[in-house]
Amino acid sequence: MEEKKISLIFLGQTQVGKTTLLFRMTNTELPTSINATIGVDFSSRIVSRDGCPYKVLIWDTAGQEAYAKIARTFLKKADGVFFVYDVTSRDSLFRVDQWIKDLNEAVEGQVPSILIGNKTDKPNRAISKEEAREFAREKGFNYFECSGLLNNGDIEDAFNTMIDKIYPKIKNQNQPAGPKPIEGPPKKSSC
Ligand SMILES: Nc1nc2c(ncn2[C@@H]2O[C@H](COP(=O)(O)OP(=O)(O)OP(=O)(O)O)[C@@H](O)[C@H]2O)c(=O)[nH]1
Ligand SMILES: [Mg+2]
Repeated sequence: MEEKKISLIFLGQTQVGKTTLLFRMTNTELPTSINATIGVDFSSRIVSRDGCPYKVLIWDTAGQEAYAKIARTFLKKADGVFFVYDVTSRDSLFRVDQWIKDLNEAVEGQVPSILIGNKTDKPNRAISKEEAREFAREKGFNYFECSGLLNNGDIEDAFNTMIDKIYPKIKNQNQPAGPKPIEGPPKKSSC
């Protein structure tokens, strides 16, 4: 049986570390050097909830502005969005604000969203944890911080929180329509 799918997307300014975080979230070995993403890329990972497997597709968009239009077309398909900024760059948080406006224009209602502050290993922070938390709280997002480079911080927490936020919506999707047939005891596995 094919697993149900969950689509997540990374959005954020170029160089903030989206591809690095994608490698970490999907337990893929990090290459010695990472090129700027061209267009859009993806990787996947299987999670399970209530004994059922779900295939999580994580779309990695290119932060370079030339590709912003492509990234925008992926917004509508996302079940959840990771907005990434670099804690040493106020500009990159400002770019997140712009992406949020794009998302609100593209989609009705709230899409489960998480703000991730990356590069916490760097000494020259421009945005404090408190400010970022407040920014996220105002938007109704959760906030997590990490270093994709060192693979530490809240990377796995951000992923799990996202799945938990999406799961209630997704678990009853794609079920066969109509009344349930009356038959013997319920089957144990009804994924
Ligand atoms: N110091 C530090 N550097 C990082 C961290 N995460 C990523 N980098 C570096 O930042 C650079 C950009 O990382 P990418 O993951 O390619 O950034 P991106 O957001 O995918 O960039 P685009 O594909 O252009 O949108 C690379 O040189 C990474 O090694 C981090 O947590 N700390
Ligand atoms: Mg990239």
